[in-house]
Amino acid sequence: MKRRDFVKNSTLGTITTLMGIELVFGKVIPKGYTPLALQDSDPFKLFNKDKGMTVLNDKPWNIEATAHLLDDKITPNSSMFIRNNGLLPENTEAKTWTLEIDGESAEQLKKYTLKELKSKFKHHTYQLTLECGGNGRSEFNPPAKGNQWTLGAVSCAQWTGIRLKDILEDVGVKSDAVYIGYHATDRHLSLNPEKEPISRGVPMSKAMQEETLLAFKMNGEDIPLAHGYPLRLVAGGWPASTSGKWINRLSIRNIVHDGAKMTGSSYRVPCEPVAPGKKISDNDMCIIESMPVKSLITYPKTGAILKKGQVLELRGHAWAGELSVSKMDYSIDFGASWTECLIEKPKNRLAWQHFSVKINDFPIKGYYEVWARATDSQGKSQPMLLPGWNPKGYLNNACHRIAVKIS
Ligand SMILES: Nc1nc2c(c(=O)[nH]1)N[C@H]1C(S)=C(S)[C@@H](COP(=O)(O)O)O[C@H]1N2
Ligand SMILES: [Mo]
Repeated sequence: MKRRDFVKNSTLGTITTLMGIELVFGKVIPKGYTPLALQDSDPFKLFNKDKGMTVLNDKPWNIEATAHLLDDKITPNSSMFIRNNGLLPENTEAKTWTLEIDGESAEQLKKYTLKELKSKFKHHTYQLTLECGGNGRSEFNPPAKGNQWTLGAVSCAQWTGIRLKDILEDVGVKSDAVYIGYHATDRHLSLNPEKEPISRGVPMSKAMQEETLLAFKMNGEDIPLAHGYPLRLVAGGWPASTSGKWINRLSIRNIVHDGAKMTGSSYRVPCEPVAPGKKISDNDMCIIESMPVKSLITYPKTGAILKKGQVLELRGHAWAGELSVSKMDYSIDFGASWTECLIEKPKNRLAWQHFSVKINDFPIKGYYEVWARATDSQGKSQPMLLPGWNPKGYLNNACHRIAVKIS
């Protein structure tokens, strides 16, 4: 859908959210008229994104950051990737928003208004790493279909909300509960209201973690429209597809949730390693849970030029799904030898960690590459070039590399 059509089909509430300012006299705007502030806009303006972001698709919107745009310790909206499977919801009015809880394993059916959720349950704030399962897909060979994410489908923002477990306890969970499935108000590309663009979830053990939130704030403000306003699930450290945006219903399931993109080969990888290009039956594909260890050099930009003798101050972030990062190394000789970097402790569990190092051992003038490699708390390190191939191109956690010229 063209941005203009989106605006045309939006309610006043959504337009107000997009503009970030109250539309005075909005109620009397002629039907179908697009306010000037939103005319001739572009995705960067529409979503308040940095012009340096890359638009991979506009129907649905899929926009990624570059490595150096992710330099902040806490990712601002301006450089947070957008991954949509469908069209933005038509109505995101917070005042009338409700959350329904149902499912075979719910003790009762319950419906909360957003206001009730905010007043009834304690608020918690965590920094949570969200990485799309397909981040890095563009490097796989044979290539996988889907958005060709490079490096920038990852973020770590500060999320505020209520614990999913607090709501589940309030509703009552039967002992046979297995999974929580989310339902949201975004629209299927076909515009068929019977179809959901995505309806995934997490097993009970993840749902009951302290850091698993139903969030209504991101970085201290209302969640931006594209990121799930007014209510989203945030399950840090897991493929970000489990963090449903625009949530209006949660189902407590007595089976592994079977919503859209839970079944078949979606967000699944071969249970056992396979040769590149091999055909795999759905039965041999397993749901991705905790994301693998990974890191990103956010400074300097690839292509940096330094004078001989000048110190290179390298920095970035590292994360490891449910685990933490215990060691960070860099190499200037294509992985032949590695030197340790400083790695900070995470702000809280499931937050990415910051690394830094001063490099001054480039022996002579010339072309170098600086490679970064994180090791998780169980001793597993990132692969140097590519991890095992999988048909959908998920989980590429290869070492990030930047080019450096010493002149
Ligand atoms: N309702 C809904 N939730 C969703 C999606 C979606 O399309 N619809 N995309 C998922 C996927 S695949 C990812 S990677 C993350 C992206 O979150 P972001 O756009 O806030 O960065 O949202 C997830 N939650
Ligand atoms: Mo994703």
